[in-house]
Amino acid sequence: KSYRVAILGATGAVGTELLELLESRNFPIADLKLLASQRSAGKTLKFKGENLLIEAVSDRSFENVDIVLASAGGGTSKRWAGVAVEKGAVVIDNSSAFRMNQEVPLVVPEVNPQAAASHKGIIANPNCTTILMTLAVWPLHQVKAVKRIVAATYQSASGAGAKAMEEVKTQTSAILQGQSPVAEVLPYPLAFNLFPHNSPMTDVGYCEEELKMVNETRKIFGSQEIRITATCVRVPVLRAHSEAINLEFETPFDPDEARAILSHSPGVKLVEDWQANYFPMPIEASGRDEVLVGRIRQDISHPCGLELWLCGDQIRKGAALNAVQIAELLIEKNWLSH
Ligand code: A2P
Ligand code: 11C
Repeated sequence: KSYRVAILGATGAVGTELLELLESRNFPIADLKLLASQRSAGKTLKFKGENLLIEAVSDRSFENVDIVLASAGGGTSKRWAGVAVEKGAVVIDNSSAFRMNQEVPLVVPEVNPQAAASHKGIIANPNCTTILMTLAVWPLHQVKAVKRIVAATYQSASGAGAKAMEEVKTQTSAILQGQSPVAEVLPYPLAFNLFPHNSPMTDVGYCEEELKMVNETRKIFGSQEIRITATCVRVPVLRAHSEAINLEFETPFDPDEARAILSHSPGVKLVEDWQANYFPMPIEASGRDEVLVGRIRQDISHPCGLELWLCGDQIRKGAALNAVQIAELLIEKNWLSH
């Protein structure tokens, strides 16, 4: 059996990766619609050697569609998800619009696949930093419950979209030519710089990105008890995010045991050569499906603490791949209807 699929936001950083993944994973497609804004209408994108026309999204776009993969921002998802569901499609939404809605499952297939079963037409794809962190922490949490997570992120330009990636390249070459960098997409120059994450600030002193790591992880783990804090930072890397994670358990967690667990965990690849001081790097995580995890070590400041470091492709497992895996899960389990 094959399915009628629409990509909403097909021209974006995540949208183009969705297209590539549907092709490379040989997703069972009967028909593929590419949807974006009016700006892109009439342009084409290649899929399996064919040029497919991009349509400006409208009410009619979702007729005869089984699965919508949406990655065009929260406002666009809010505008169109209901329309698509009404017409019978399942929407796998990459934006933050529905993630904390109690009716909407928030799914990382390696962590909480069963949550997808109860969807009512919309399934939310978590924030990229959350997805990457849950892949490394969940397998450990299965063995010993995590009490507290302290995360620091080093987030690439891709998280702010294709235009932000271009902006960093332009800024880099401007600086190398002795010119001043121009920041139009991101709030400040990112080339040869970094800054606290550019998502809106909240009144508790955390930016929205940081609170997403807190709230989404609790929802995915099905545990409101875990205490989580995060500091999110944008760094001049193109497309993979890195995270330093400190975990606190009830009792000590032997780093060798954690290493053994993570070396067999789905979606995770252990990368550690202590002699060579070689550990996960964003440049090596880019373009890969797995989250690279390493530097697993005892926290010397706390007997029940464990430190680890990870890098994962923000566009791939952090967004597009996770969404495609959710679609594959729905097909495999026969959970498409609502
Ligand atoms: P477009 O290229 O036509 O503007 P990114 O996250 O890389 O910035 O990509 C955002 C994606 O969302 C693009 O495909 C963009 O299409 C799409 N998009 C943005 N605004 C809208 C909108 N109002 N309606 C439909 N698609 C939109
Ligand atoms: C970033 N995580 O790296 C963001 C991008 O809620 O889906 C995606 C924001 C979101 O800036």
